[in-house]
Amino acid sequence: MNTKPIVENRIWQPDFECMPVGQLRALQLQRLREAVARCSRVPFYCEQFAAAGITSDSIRSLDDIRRLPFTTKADLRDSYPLGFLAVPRDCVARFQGTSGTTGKPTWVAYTKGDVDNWANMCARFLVAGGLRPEHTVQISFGFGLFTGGFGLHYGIERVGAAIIPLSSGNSERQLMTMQDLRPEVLICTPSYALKLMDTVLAGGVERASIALEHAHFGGEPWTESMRERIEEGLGIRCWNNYGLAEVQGPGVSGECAYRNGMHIQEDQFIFEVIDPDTLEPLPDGERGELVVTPLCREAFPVTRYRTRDIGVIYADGDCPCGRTTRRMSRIMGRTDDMLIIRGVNVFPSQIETALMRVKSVAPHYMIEVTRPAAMDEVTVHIEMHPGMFSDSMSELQAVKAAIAAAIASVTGLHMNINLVQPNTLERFEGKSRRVKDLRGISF
Ligand code: DLL
Repeated sequence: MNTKPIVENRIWQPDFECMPVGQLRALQLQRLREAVARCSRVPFYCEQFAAAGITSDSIRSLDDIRRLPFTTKADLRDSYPLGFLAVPRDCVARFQGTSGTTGKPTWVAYTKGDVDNWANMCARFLVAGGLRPEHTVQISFGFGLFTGGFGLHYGIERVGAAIIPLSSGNSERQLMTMQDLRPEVLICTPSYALKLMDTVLAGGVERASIALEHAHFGGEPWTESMRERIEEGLGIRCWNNYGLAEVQGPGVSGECAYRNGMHIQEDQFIFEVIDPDTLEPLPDGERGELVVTPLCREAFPVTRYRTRDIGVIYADGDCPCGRTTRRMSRIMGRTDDMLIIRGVNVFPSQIETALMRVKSVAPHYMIEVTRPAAMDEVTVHIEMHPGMFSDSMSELQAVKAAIAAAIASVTGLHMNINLVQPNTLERFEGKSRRVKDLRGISF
């Protein structure tokens, strides 16, 4: 455990973040009961609660959380678009979204109170990682359905720092803005920071001309060695934060000044770790699938959301920062086949959905993910139908363009397309392995 802070140790909401553990558990129990009451307005839970005799009064201890049903992405999809909405439509203040497993997004909704709460959750990890009101922050996350842009925006605003809502992409503009407005803090995915760093190191930009001191990274897996590379390369401090749209977005957990793992915002979320095969709970210190129950969400409550993210909740005692909340590891993998490409969640099934829209394409494909420079690249190798493989370059180009457009319309990402002759891709007898992830980052 690190015993020295890397930046000054500050705490945004000490009443909650440093609450004595007994009091924190009592608050969680009270909030869990309230969450159950809100969930009972959602048809998916209503029936299951009735069958299992679950009411908010029947939740007597935190262990009773195990009586509540798990919720999966498939459950949300089956209630598309807004079957989990627990408030009247006119109480919704915001919709955000994340990738669904097919062509449609998973929608999530927030009341005004949810948005307000979310801002504090983001303010907590930002302040823990050195954000001060006098800073200027460049947000290089997309502002749109992705929760990263708006979530961080409101958190920074809450702290009182200045925001440059630049959004993602266009590295030249990113670096120019860093030079001209001299933000001290950068918010983006770690892979995008690597890309920007490579330009700086290649001499494209004088390091002295930018004022960066800190960066807050999330939205995709990264490693300690990536942290070292970026910290050394740019001479900054980098912090990790975690979240997912289905339970809020960013602000679910984040690192403090001591960097002993990510503190879970336990007054707002109950975390469990389960064995993904047996669904049995695992003790702190054991690696398994993270399951999250948000306690305060009004518009879109869920119970025991199966994140599919693999991690560990540490069992090594209190962090010297003074927070009493448990801490979690980096995300170490996933239990499903979701890929995160340049911060965007992509399911192979989405690519398949897109391919099936294009005639002349056979149902045989292989998705190859690489990171040639700092950024992820995806190449989709696709077999053509027998007889459709044309010698005409322009015809092939047109098919490729149609496939790339179909994939972009479903995933929002540009992917390279490689058309191959019929019967040349590997066939599988058991489970197909259609993804080759050659990035060597996390899992
Ligand atoms: O990525 C929320 C977020 C935005 C978190 C910005 C942090 C910063 P989704 O689009 O729903 O939400 O994707 C959630 O991204 O289940 C993880 O697999 C992955 N993920 C998020 N943060 C981290 C992280 C946002 N720090 C999915 N490390 C999650 C590793 C992360 N994976």
